[in-house]
Amino acid sequence: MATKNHNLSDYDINSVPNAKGMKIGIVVAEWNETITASLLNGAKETLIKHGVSLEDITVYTVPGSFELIYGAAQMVKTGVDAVIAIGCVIRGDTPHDRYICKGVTYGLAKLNEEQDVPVIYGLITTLDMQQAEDRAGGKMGNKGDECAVTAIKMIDFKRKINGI
Ligand code: RBF
Repeated sequence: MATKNHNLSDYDINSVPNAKGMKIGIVVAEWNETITASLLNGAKETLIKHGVSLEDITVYTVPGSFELIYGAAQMVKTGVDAVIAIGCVIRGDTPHDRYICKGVTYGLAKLNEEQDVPVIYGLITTLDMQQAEDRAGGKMGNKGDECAVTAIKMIDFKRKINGI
């Protein structure tokens, strides 16, 4: 993937619809908490920058990234317009991280296919902590910003498809 120089916080501000009145659910994993907290902050700040009210952002935590699937599945039932799932899986000494990443990716993809609320993939999967820091407000930007913009665009997409 051509991500070498892609800054996750770079986007065309004019391409983002006004997000006033949009209700967003965010599910955040506690594993690698310093990273997921930065991703959460990025997402919230960007949502607010585009017009989402703080009261319209609901945040729940789950223990690890694997639990994001269940957390997001529950969150979609609460009446939010989109769900952002935030987690950070860092490569370890065993293949465990790969099973978690595959499971979460498959689980979130399945949720997107099977129900009506867009679920945004806010999982960063890195080889080490430095790469995670680089993508959580460091030199590669903040994946949380990218997720916020994606959530707004997908809500707008759904509204357009449904003629709203
Ligand atoms: N959860 C994460 O969100 N990120 C990780 O990097 C991560 N690494 C794990 C490594 C091991 C060896 C284990 C056992 C769990 C890890 N988890 C991680 C937690 C996982 O997502 C889930 O919460 C637990 O496996 C449930 O018991």
